[in-house]
Amino acid sequence: MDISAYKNNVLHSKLILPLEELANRLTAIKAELERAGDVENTKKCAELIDKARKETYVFACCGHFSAGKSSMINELIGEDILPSNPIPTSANVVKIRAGEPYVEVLMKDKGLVSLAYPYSKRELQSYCKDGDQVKLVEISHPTNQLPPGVMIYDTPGIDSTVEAHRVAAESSLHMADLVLYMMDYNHVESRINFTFTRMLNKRMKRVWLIINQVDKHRAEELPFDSYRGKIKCSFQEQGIEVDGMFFTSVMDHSHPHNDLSALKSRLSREIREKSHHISQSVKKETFTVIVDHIHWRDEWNRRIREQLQATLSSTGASDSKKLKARIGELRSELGALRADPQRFEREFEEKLDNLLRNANLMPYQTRELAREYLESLQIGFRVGRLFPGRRTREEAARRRERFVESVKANAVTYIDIHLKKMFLAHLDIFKIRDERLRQTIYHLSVAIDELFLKRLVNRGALISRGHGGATDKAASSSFHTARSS
Ligand SMILES: Nc1nc2c(ncn2[C@@H]2O[C@H](COP(=O)(O)OP(=O)(O)O)[C@@H](O)[C@H]2O)c(=O)[nH]1
Ligand SMILES: [Mg+2]
Repeated sequence: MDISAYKNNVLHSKLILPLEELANRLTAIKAELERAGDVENTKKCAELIDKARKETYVFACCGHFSAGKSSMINELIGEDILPSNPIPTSANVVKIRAGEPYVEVLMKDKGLVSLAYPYSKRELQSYCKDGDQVKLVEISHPTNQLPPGVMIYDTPGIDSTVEAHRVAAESSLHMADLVLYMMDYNHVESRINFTFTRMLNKRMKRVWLIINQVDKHRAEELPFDSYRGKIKCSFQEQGIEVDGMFFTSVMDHSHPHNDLSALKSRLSREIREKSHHISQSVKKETFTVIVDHIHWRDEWNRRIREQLQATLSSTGASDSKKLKARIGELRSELGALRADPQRFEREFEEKLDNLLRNANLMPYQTRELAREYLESLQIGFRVGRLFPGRRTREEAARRRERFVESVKANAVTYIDIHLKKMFLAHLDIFKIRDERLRQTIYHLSVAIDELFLKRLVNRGALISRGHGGATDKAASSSFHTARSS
Protein backbone atom coordinates (compact mmCIF):
# COMPACT_ATOMS: atom_id res chain seq x y z
CA MET A 1 0.00 0.00 0.00
CA ASP A 2 1.39 3.42 -1.00
CA ILE A 3 0.77 5.37 2.21
CA SER A 4 2.38 8.63 0.98
CA ALA A 5 -0.05 8.86 -1.94
CA TYR A 6 -2.97 8.51 0.45
CA LYS A 7 -1.34 11.03 2.79
CA ASN A 8 -1.14 13.63 0.02
CA ASN A 9 -4.73 12.94 -0.78
CA VAL A 10 -5.75 13.52 2.84
CA LEU A 11 -3.62 16.65 3.16
CA HIS A 12 -4.76 18.36 -0.01
CA SER A 13 -8.29 17.07 -0.39
CA LYS A 14 -10.81 19.91 -0.39
CA LEU A 15 -13.48 17.49 0.67
CA ILE A 16 -15.00 18.63 3.93
CA LEU A 17 -17.22 16.03 5.47
CA PRO A 18 -19.91 17.08 7.93
CA LEU A 19 -18.80 16.06 11.44
CA GLU A 20 -21.77 13.72 11.85
CA GLU A 21 -20.81 11.88 8.65
CA LEU A 22 -17.18 11.64 9.85
CA ALA A 23 -18.35 10.26 13.19
CA ASN A 24 -20.43 7.61 11.40
CA ARG A 25 -17.50 6.53 9.25
CA LEU A 26 -15.24 6.43 12.29
CA THR A 27 -17.75 4.21 14.06
CA ALA A 28 -17.41 1.63 11.28
CA ILE A 29 -13.59 1.88 11.45
CA LYS A 30 -13.69 1.52 15.23
CA ALA A 31 -15.70 -1.72 14.95
CA GLU A 32 -13.04 -3.08 12.59
CA LEU A 33 -10.16 -2.18 14.94
CA GLU A 34 -12.05 -3.62 17.90
CA ARG A 35 -12.57 -6.89 16.02
CA ALA A 36 -8.83 -7.04 15.30
CA GLY A 37 -8.04 -6.51 19.00
CA ASP A 38 -6.13 -3.23 18.53
CA VAL A 39 -7.03 -1.69 21.89
CA GLU A 40 -5.01 1.53 21.64
CA ASN A 41 -6.30 2.60 18.23
CA THR A 42 -9.86 1.56 19.12
CA LYS A 43 -9.66 3.94 22.11
CA LYS A 44 -8.35 6.75 19.91
CA CYS A 45 -11.19 6.14 17.48
CA ALA A 46 -13.76 6.33 20.28
CA GLU A 47 -12.25 9.63 21.47
CA LEU A 48 -12.29 11.05 17.93
CA ILE A 49 -15.95 10.03 17.51
CA ASP A 50 -16.75 11.86 20.75
CA LYS A 51 -14.76 14.89 19.59
CA ALA A 52 -16.60 14.99 16.26
CA ARG A 53 -20.05 14.55 17.84
CA LYS A 54 -19.46 17.18 20.55
CA GLU A 55 -17.50 19.48 18.20
CA THR A 56 -14.70 19.87 20.73
CA TYR A 57 -11.87 22.07 19.55
CA VAL A 58 -8.52 21.38 21.26
CA PHE A 59 -5.28 23.28 21.26
CA ALA A 60 -2.26 21.82 23.05
CA CYS A 61 0.72 23.67 24.45
CA CYS A 62 3.88 21.64 24.03
CA GLY A 63 7.56 22.45 24.45
CA HIS A 64 10.64 22.53 26.62
CA PHE A 65 10.53 22.81 30.43
CA SER A 66 10.05 26.43 31.56
CA ALA A 67 9.33 27.74 28.06
CA GLY A 68 6.26 29.39 29.56
CA LYS A 69 3.47 26.97 28.53
CA SER A 70 1.52 27.25 31.78
CA SER A 71 2.07 31.03 31.99
CA MET A 72 0.76 31.39 28.42
CA ILE A 73 -2.38 29.35 29.16
CA ASN A 74 -3.03 31.46 32.28
CA GLU A 75 -2.58 34.55 30.09
CA LEU A 76 -5.05 33.29 27.50
CA ILE A 77 -7.77 32.51 30.05
CA GLY A 78 -7.00 35.62 32.02
CA GLU A 79 -6.53 33.86 35.35
CA ASP A 80 -3.65 32.11 37.15
CA ILE A 81 -5.11 28.66 37.27
CA LEU A 82 -2.02 26.66 36.35
CA PRO A 83 1.16 26.70 38.40
CA SER A 84 4.13 28.36 36.76
CA ASN A 85 7.54 27.85 38.17
CA PRO A 86 11.02 29.25 37.55
CA ILE A 87 12.51 25.84 38.52
CA PRO A 88 11.79 23.16 35.94
CA THR A 89 9.41 20.68 37.54
CA SER A 90 8.04 17.37 36.38
CA ALA A 91 4.42 17.80 35.38
CA ASN A 92 1.50 15.95 33.86
CA VAL A 93 -1.14 16.57 31.24
CA VAL A 94 -3.71 19.17 32.32
CA LYS A 95 -6.90 19.68 30.32
CA ILE A 96 -8.87 22.88 30.85
CA ARG A 97 -12.32 23.81 29.62
CA ALA A 98 -14.89 26.43 30.48
CA GLY A 99 -17.92 25.21 32.41
CA GLU A 100 -19.38 24.25 35.76
CA PRO A 101 -16.50 24.09 38.23
CA TYR A 102 -15.07 20.62 38.79
CA VAL A 103 -11.65 19.01 38.90
CA GLU A 104 -10.90 15.37 38.22
CA VAL A 105 -7.49 13.93 38.90
CA LEU A 106 -6.38 10.63 37.40
CA MET A 107 -3.84 9.17 39.82
CA LYS A 108 -1.38 6.55 38.61
CA ASP A 109 -2.17 4.16 41.50
CA LYS A 110 -5.49 5.27 42.98
CA GLY A 111 -7.47 5.95 39.81
CA LEU A 112 -9.86 8.89 39.51
CA VAL A 113 -10.15 11.44 42.34
CA SER A 114 -12.59 14.40 42.29
CA LEU A 115 -11.84 17.65 44.07
CA ALA A 116 -14.86 19.10 45.83
CA TYR A 117 -15.69 22.70 44.85
CA PRO A 118 -14.64 25.18 46.15
CA TYR A 119 -11.15 23.69 46.02
CA SER A 120 -8.08 25.69 46.88
CA LYS A 121 -5.87 26.81 43.99
CA ARG A 122 -2.87 25.55 45.92
CA GLU A 123 -4.33 22.04 46.16
CA LEU A 124 -5.21 22.02 42.47
CA GLN A 125 -1.78 23.32 41.48
CA SER A 126 -0.01 20.71 43.61
CA TYR A 127 -1.79 17.99 41.59
CA CYS A 128 -0.75 19.68 38.31
CA LYS A 129 2.90 19.63 39.41
CA ASP A 130 2.92 16.04 40.62
CA GLY A 131 4.20 14.21 37.56
CA ASP A 132 5.11 11.15 39.65
CA GLN A 133 1.72 10.28 41.13
CA VAL A 134 -0.68 12.04 38.78
CA LYS A 135 -1.29 11.09 35.18
CA LEU A 136 -3.92 13.60 34.17
CA VAL A 137 -5.82 16.57 35.61
CA GLU A 138 -9.06 17.74 34.03
CA ILE A 139 -10.30 21.19 35.05
CA SER A 140 -13.68 22.62 34.22
CA HIS A 141 -13.57 26.28 35.15
CA PRO A 142 -16.21 29.04 35.02
CA THR A 143 -14.64 31.63 32.70
CA ASN A 144 -15.93 33.68 29.80
CA GLN A 145 -12.45 33.79 28.24
CA LEU A 146 -12.88 30.33 26.76
CA PRO A 147 -15.88 29.67 24.49
CA PRO A 148 -17.81 26.44 25.06
CA GLY A 149 -16.52 23.43 23.14
CA VAL A 150 -12.89 24.54 23.44
CA MET A 151 -10.27 22.70 25.43
CA ILE A 152 -6.67 23.60 26.20
CA TYR A 153 -4.05 20.93 26.97
CA ASP A 154 -1.00 21.80 29.03
CA THR A 155 1.63 19.08 28.55
CA PRO A 156 4.76 18.00 30.43
CA GLY A 157 8.04 19.65 29.44
CA ILE A 158 10.43 17.82 27.18
CA ASP A 159 14.19 17.94 26.86
CA SER A 160 15.07 14.62 25.25
CA THR A 161 13.92 12.60 22.27
CA VAL A 162 12.79 9.74 24.49
CA GLU A 163 10.70 12.18 26.51
CA ALA A 164 9.35 13.74 23.32
CA HIS A 165 7.85 10.40 22.29
CA ARG A 166 6.51 9.71 25.77
CA VAL A 167 4.93 13.14 26.04
CA ALA A 168 3.45 12.89 22.54
CA ALA A 169 1.92 9.54 23.45
CA GLU A 170 0.60 10.60 26.86
CA SER A 171 -0.72 14.00 25.83
CA SER A 172 -3.58 12.71 23.66
CA LEU A 173 -2.15 14.75 20.80
CA HIS A 174 -4.51 12.93 18.44
CA MET A 175 -7.26 15.12 19.92
CA ALA A 176 -5.46 18.40 19.20
CA ASP A 177 -6.57 20.54 16.27
CA LEU A 178 -3.63 22.84 16.80
CA VAL A 179 -0.31 22.59 18.65
CA LEU A 180 1.21 25.72 20.13
CA TYR A 181 4.83 24.68 20.23
CA MET A 182 6.48 26.92 22.83
CA MET A 183 10.15 27.75 23.15
CA ASP A 184 11.99 29.99 25.50
CA TYR A 185 13.84 32.87 23.84
CA ASN A 186 17.23 31.39 24.74
CA HIS A 187 16.65 27.79 23.58
CA VAL A 188 14.99 28.15 20.20
CA GLU A 189 17.60 26.29 18.22
CA SER A 190 17.90 23.30 20.53
CA ARG A 191 17.70 19.97 18.71
CA ILE A 192 14.64 18.76 20.59
CA ASN A 193 12.57 21.62 19.12
CA PHE A 194 13.34 20.46 15.60
CA THR A 195 12.76 16.81 16.49
CA PHE A 196 9.37 17.44 18.08
CA THR A 197 8.05 19.79 15.40
CA ARG A 198 9.25 17.42 12.66
CA MET A 199 7.30 14.65 14.35
CA LEU A 200 4.22 16.93 14.42
CA ASN A 201 4.68 17.58 10.68
CA LYS A 202 4.85 13.87 10.05
CA ARG A 203 1.60 13.42 11.93
CA MET A 204 0.04 16.20 9.81
CA LYS A 205 -0.56 18.37 12.88
CA ARG A 206 -1.09 22.09 12.46
CA VAL A 207 1.66 23.86 14.40
CA TRP A 208 2.17 27.43 15.53
CA LEU A 209 5.64 28.18 16.84
CA ILE A 210 5.63 30.48 19.88
CA ILE A 211 8.96 32.02 20.73
CA ASN A 212 8.26 33.23 24.25
CA GLN A 213 10.12 35.44 26.72
CA VAL A 214 11.24 37.88 24.01
CA ASP A 215 11.52 40.47 26.81
CA LYS A 216 14.94 38.85 27.32
CA HIS A 217 16.06 40.17 23.93
CA ARG A 218 18.85 42.76 23.99
CA ALA A 219 18.34 45.01 20.98
CA GLU A 220 21.80 46.51 21.41
CA GLU A 221 23.31 43.04 20.68
CA LEU A 222 21.15 42.15 17.67
CA PRO A 223 18.27 43.99 16.01
CA PHE A 224 15.00 42.12 16.67
CA ASP A 225 14.25 41.75 12.94
CA SER A 226 17.56 39.96 12.43
CA TYR A 227 16.78 37.65 15.32
CA ARG A 228 13.32 36.93 13.89
CA GLY A 229 14.78 36.27 10.40
CA LYS A 230 17.41 33.93 11.84
CA ILE A 231 14.80 31.83 13.66
CA LYS A 232 12.54 31.59 10.59
CA CYS A 233 15.56 30.47 8.51
CA SER A 234 16.58 27.77 10.98
CA PHE A 235 13.17 26.08 10.81
CA GLN A 236 13.01 26.43 7.04
CA GLU A 237 16.46 24.89 6.69
CA GLN A 238 15.29 21.94 8.79
CA GLY A 239 12.41 21.47 6.35
CA ILE A 240 9.85 22.09 9.08
CA GLU A 241 6.57 23.60 7.98
CA VAL A 242 4.51 25.67 10.40
CA ASP A 243 1.15 27.42 10.14
CA GLY A 244 2.12 30.38 12.28
CA MET A 245 5.01 31.92 14.18
CA PHE A 246 4.62 34.33 17.10
CA PHE A 247 7.19 36.13 19.23
CA THR A 248 5.68 36.73 22.64
CA SER A 249 6.27 37.88 26.16
CA VAL A 250 3.85 37.00 28.92
CA MET A 251 5.75 39.22 31.35
CA ASP A 252 6.07 42.40 29.36
CA HIS A 253 2.79 43.15 27.58
CA SER A 254 4.10 46.45 26.25
CA HIS A 255 7.22 44.98 24.66
CA PRO A 256 7.47 46.46 21.14
CA HIS A 257 7.91 43.04 19.50
CA ASN A 258 5.26 41.23 21.48
CA ASP A 259 2.84 39.32 19.17
CA LEU A 260 0.61 38.37 22.09
CA SER A 261 -2.44 40.29 20.86
CA ALA A 262 -1.90 38.98 17.30
CA LEU A 263 -1.76 35.47 18.78
CA LYS A 264 -4.98 36.05 20.71
CA SER A 265 -6.87 37.36 17.72
CA ARG A 266 -5.61 34.48 15.49
CA LEU A 267 -6.81 32.07 18.14
CA SER A 268 -10.22 33.77 18.29
CA ARG A 269 -10.55 33.45 14.50
CA GLU A 270 -9.45 29.85 14.71
CA ILE A 271 -12.12 29.13 17.32
CA ARG A 272 -14.79 30.87 15.25
CA GLU A 273 -13.96 28.50 12.40
CA LYS A 274 -13.67 25.52 14.68
CA SER A 275 -16.08 23.20 12.80
CA HIS A 276 -13.92 23.43 9.71
CA HIS A 277 -10.71 22.77 11.66
CA ILE A 278 -12.22 19.91 13.65
CA SER A 279 -13.42 18.26 10.46
CA GLN A 280 -9.95 18.56 8.91
CA SER A 281 -8.07 17.32 11.93
CA VAL A 282 -10.43 14.41 12.64
CA LYS A 283 -10.00 13.35 9.00
CA LYS A 284 -6.19 13.50 9.29
CA GLU A 285 -6.22 11.71 12.64
CA THR A 286 -8.41 8.98 11.20
CA PHE A 287 -5.79 8.49 8.52
CA THR A 288 -3.06 8.34 11.19
CA VAL A 289 -5.08 5.84 13.21
CA ILE A 290 -5.43 3.64 10.13
CA VAL A 291 -1.69 3.85 9.36
CA ASP A 292 -0.86 3.07 13.00
CA HIS A 293 -3.25 0.15 12.84
CA ILE A 294 -1.51 -1.18 9.71
CA HIS A 295 1.79 -1.05 11.63
CA TRP A 296 0.08 -2.74 14.57
CA ARG A 297 -1.10 -5.51 12.24
CA ASP A 298 2.41 -5.88 10.76
CA GLU A 299 3.79 -6.25 14.27
CA TRP A 300 1.05 -8.70 15.19
CA ASN A 301 1.71 -10.79 12.07
CA ARG A 302 5.45 -10.71 12.76
CA ARG A 303 4.89 -12.08 16.25
CA ILE A 304 2.53 -14.81 15.02
CA ARG A 305 5.04 -15.75 12.31
CA GLU A 306 7.78 -16.02 14.94
CA GLN A 307 5.59 -18.22 17.11
CA LEU A 308 4.73 -20.47 14.19
CA GLN A 309 8.35 -20.69 13.16
CA ALA A 310 9.30 -21.66 16.72
CA THR A 311 6.62 -24.37 16.66
CA LEU A 312 7.83 -25.58 13.29
CA SER A 313 11.46 -25.73 14.33
CA SER A 314 10.49 -27.68 17.46
CA THR A 315 9.01 -30.32 15.13
CA GLY A 316 12.21 -30.30 13.10
CA ALA A 317 10.42 -29.00 10.00
CA SER A 318 11.63 -25.42 9.88
CA ASP A 319 12.59 -25.57 6.22
CA SER A 320 9.51 -24.47 4.28
CA LYS A 321 10.59 -26.28 1.07
CA LYS A 322 11.03 -29.57 2.91
CA LEU A 323 7.80 -28.99 4.69
CA LYS A 324 5.93 -28.43 1.44
CA ALA A 325 7.46 -31.61 -0.02
CA ARG A 326 6.40 -33.53 3.11
CA ILE A 327 2.87 -32.14 2.86
CA GLY A 328 2.80 -33.32 -0.77
CA GLU A 329 3.89 -36.83 0.27
CA LEU A 330 1.30 -36.98 3.00
CA ARG A 331 -1.41 -35.79 0.61
CA SER A 332 -0.62 -38.55 -1.87
CA GLU A 333 -0.54 -41.14 0.93
CA LEU A 334 -3.90 -39.86 2.10
CA GLY A 335 -5.21 -40.10 -1.47
CA ALA A 336 -4.08 -43.73 -1.73
CA LEU A 337 -5.70 -44.55 1.61
CA ARG A 338 -8.95 -42.92 0.58
CA ALA A 339 -8.93 -44.84 -2.69
CA ASP A 340 -8.67 -48.18 -0.83
CA PRO A 341 -10.21 -47.81 2.63
CA GLN A 342 -10.19 -51.61 3.21
CA ARG A 343 -6.42 -51.84 2.80
CA PHE A 344 -5.68 -51.36 6.49
CA GLU A 345 -7.95 -54.23 7.51
CA ARG A 346 -6.96 -56.53 4.68
CA GLU A 347 -3.23 -56.21 5.30
CA PHE A 348 -3.77 -56.55 9.05
CA GLU A 349 -5.71 -59.80 8.57
CA GLU A 350 -2.96 -61.21 6.38
CA LYS A 351 -0.34 -60.46 8.99
CA LEU A 352 -2.48 -61.84 11.79
CA ASP A 353 -3.07 -65.06 9.87
CA ASN A 354 0.61 -65.41 9.31
CA LEU A 355 1.41 -64.72 12.94
CA LEU A 356 -1.10 -67.27 14.26
CA ARG A 357 -0.08 -69.87 11.74
CA ASN A 358 3.49 -69.67 12.92
CA ALA A 359 2.76 -69.33 16.61
CA ASN A 360 4.02 -72.49 18.31
CA LEU A 361 1.14 -72.83 20.72
CA MET A 362 1.73 -76.56 21.11
CA PRO A 363 5.34 -77.36 21.82
CA TYR A 364 6.14 -80.86 22.97
CA GLN A 365 5.34 -80.34 26.67
CA THR A 366 1.97 -78.75 25.94
CA ARG A 367 1.15 -81.49 23.51
CA GLU A 368 1.75 -83.99 26.31
CA LEU A 369 -0.58 -82.03 28.58
CA ALA A 370 -3.13 -81.83 25.75
CA ARG A 371 -2.99 -85.53 25.31
CA GLU A 372 -3.62 -86.10 29.02
CA TYR A 373 -6.45 -83.59 28.97
CA LEU A 374 -8.09 -85.12 25.93
CA GLU A 375 -7.75 -88.49 27.60
CA SER A 376 -9.64 -87.18 30.61
CA LEU A 377 -12.50 -86.16 28.35
CA GLN A 378 -12.94 -89.74 27.12
CA ILE A 379 -16.11 -91.41 28.25
CA GLY A 380 -14.26 -94.37 29.75
CA PHE A 381 -11.74 -92.32 31.70
CA ARG A 382 -11.42 -93.45 35.28
CA VAL A 383 -8.77 -93.23 38.02
CA GLY A 384 -8.35 -95.56 41.04
CA ARG A 385 -10.42 -98.42 42.20
CA LEU A 386 -11.80 -97.09 45.52
CA PHE A 387 -14.16 -94.12 45.14
CA PRO A 388 -13.25 -93.69 41.45
CA GLY A 389 -15.84 -90.96 40.87
CA ARG A 390 -14.25 -88.31 43.09
CA ARG A 391 -10.66 -89.17 42.17
CA THR A 392 -11.50 -89.22 38.47
CA ARG A 393 -13.08 -85.77 38.72
CA GLU A 394 -10.08 -84.46 40.62
CA GLU A 395 -7.64 -85.87 38.11
CA ALA A 396 -9.62 -84.47 35.17
CA ALA A 397 -9.64 -81.02 36.83
CA ARG A 398 -5.89 -81.18 37.47
CA ARG A 399 -5.17 -82.14 33.84
CA ARG A 400 -7.45 -79.43 32.55
CA GLU A 401 -5.80 -76.79 34.73
CA ARG A 402 -2.26 -77.75 33.80
CA PHE A 403 -3.16 -77.78 30.13
CA VAL A 404 -4.95 -74.40 30.26
CA GLU A 405 -2.01 -72.80 32.13
CA SER A 406 0.44 -74.16 29.60
CA VAL A 407 -1.55 -72.88 26.63
CA LYS A 408 -1.94 -69.48 28.34
CA ALA A 409 1.80 -69.23 28.89
CA ASN A 410 2.39 -70.15 25.24
CA ALA A 411 -0.15 -67.61 24.10
CA VAL A 412 1.71 -64.86 25.93
CA THR A 413 5.09 -65.95 24.55
CA TYR A 414 4.06 -66.76 21.00
CA ILE A 415 1.04 -64.57 20.33
CA ASP A 416 0.62 -61.64 22.76
CA ILE A 417 4.04 -60.09 22.37
CA HIS A 418 4.23 -60.58 18.60
CA LEU A 419 0.65 -59.46 18.06
CA LYS A 420 1.27 -56.16 19.90
CA LYS A 421 4.49 -55.50 18.00
CA MET A 422 2.84 -56.33 14.71
CA PHE A 423 -0.21 -54.16 15.49
CA LEU A 424 1.89 -51.13 16.47
CA ALA A 425 4.09 -51.51 13.40
CA HIS A 426 0.95 -51.71 11.28
CA LEU A 427 -0.26 -48.40 12.74
CA ASP A 428 3.14 -46.86 11.94
CA ILE A 429 2.92 -47.97 8.32
CA PHE A 430 -0.43 -46.21 8.05
CA LYS A 431 0.92 -43.18 9.99
CA ILE A 432 -1.80 -43.54 12.59
CA ARG A 433 -0.60 -41.59 15.63
CA ASP A 434 -3.47 -42.20 17.97
CA GLU A 435 -2.09 -42.51 21.50
CA ARG A 436 -5.31 -43.96 22.92
CA LEU A 437 -5.36 -46.67 20.29
CA ARG A 438 -1.72 -47.48 21.08
CA GLN A 439 -2.54 -47.76 24.78
CA THR A 440 -5.41 -50.16 24.00
CA ILE A 441 -3.00 -52.30 21.99
CA TYR A 442 -0.43 -52.34 24.83
CA HIS A 443 -3.11 -53.76 27.10
CA LEU A 444 -4.42 -56.39 24.68
CA SER A 445 -4.31 -60.01 25.84
CA VAL A 446 -5.54 -63.24 24.28
CA ALA A 447 -8.13 -64.62 26.68
CA ILE A 448 -7.76 -68.38 27.01
CA ASP A 449 -9.84 -70.39 29.43
CA GLU A 450 -11.28 -73.83 29.54
CA LEU A 451 -14.40 -72.85 27.62
CA PHE A 452 -12.28 -71.44 24.83
CA LEU A 453 -10.23 -74.66 24.68
CA LYS A 454 -13.30 -76.84 24.79
CA ARG A 455 -14.71 -75.00 21.82
CA LEU A 456 -11.49 -75.71 20.01
CA VAL A 457 -11.45 -79.38 20.80
CA ASN A 458 -12.30 -81.30 17.77
CA ARG A 459 -14.12 -84.27 19.23
CA GLY A 460 -13.45 -86.32 16.16
CA ALA A 461 -9.74 -85.96 16.68
CA LEU A 462 -9.82 -87.36 20.21
CA ILE A 463 -7.79 -90.44 20.53
CA SER A 464 -8.27 -93.56 22.56
CA ARG A 465 -5.61 -95.00 24.79
CA GLY A 466 -2.96 -96.91 22.92
CA HIS A 467 -2.69 -94.66 19.82
CA GLY A 468 0.10 -92.63 21.39
CA GLY A 469 1.73 -91.60 18.08
CA ALA A 470 -1.36 -89.92 16.73
CA THR A 471 -2.16 -88.08 19.94
CA ASP A 472 0.30 -85.20 19.61
CA LYS A 473 -0.68 -84.51 16.07
CA ALA A 474 -4.38 -84.65 16.78
CA ALA A 475 -4.05 -82.45 19.81
CA SER A 476 -2.01 -79.83 18.04
CA SER A 477 -4.19 -79.83 14.94
CA SER A 478 -7.24 -79.39 17.17
CA PHE A 479 -5.74 -76.16 18.45
CA HIS A 480 -4.25 -74.94 15.24
CA THR A 481 -7.75 -74.22 14.10
CA ALA A 482 -8.11 -71.70 16.92
CA ARG A 483 -7.86 -68.79 14.54
CA SER A 484 -10.62 -69.92 12.21
CA SER A 485 -13.16 -70.54 14.96
N1 LIG B 1 10.95 36.76 31.43
C1 LIG B 1 9.92 35.99 31.17
N2 LIG B 1 9.65 34.95 31.96
C2 LIG B 1 8.60 34.17 31.66
C3 LIG B 1 7.77 34.40 30.57
N3 LIG B 1 6.81 33.43 30.53
C4 LIG B 1 7.05 32.64 31.60
N4 LIG B 1 8.10 33.04 32.27
C5 LIG B 1 8.67 32.46 33.48
O1 LIG B 1 9.30 31.23 33.14
C6 LIG B 1 9.16 30.31 34.19
C7 LIG B 1 8.56 29.05 33.65
O2 LIG B 1 7.26 29.30 33.22
P1 LIG B 1 6.15 28.18 33.18
O3 LIG B 1 4.91 28.78 32.68
O4 LIG B 1 6.08 27.47 34.48
O5 LIG B 1 6.78 27.25 32.08
P2 LIG B 1 6.35 25.80 31.62
O6 LIG B 1 7.24 24.83 32.32
O7 LIG B 1 6.58 25.79 30.15
O8 LIG B 1 4.92 25.62 31.97
C8 LIG B 1 8.31 30.96 35.24
O9 LIG B 1 9.09 31.44 36.27
C9 LIG B 1 7.63 32.07 34.51
O10 LIG B 1 7.34 33.17 35.37
C10 LIG B 1 8.07 35.53 29.74
O11 LIG B 1 7.42 35.83 28.74
N5 LIG B 1 9.17 36.28 30.10
MG1 LIG C 1 4.02 24.21 33.18
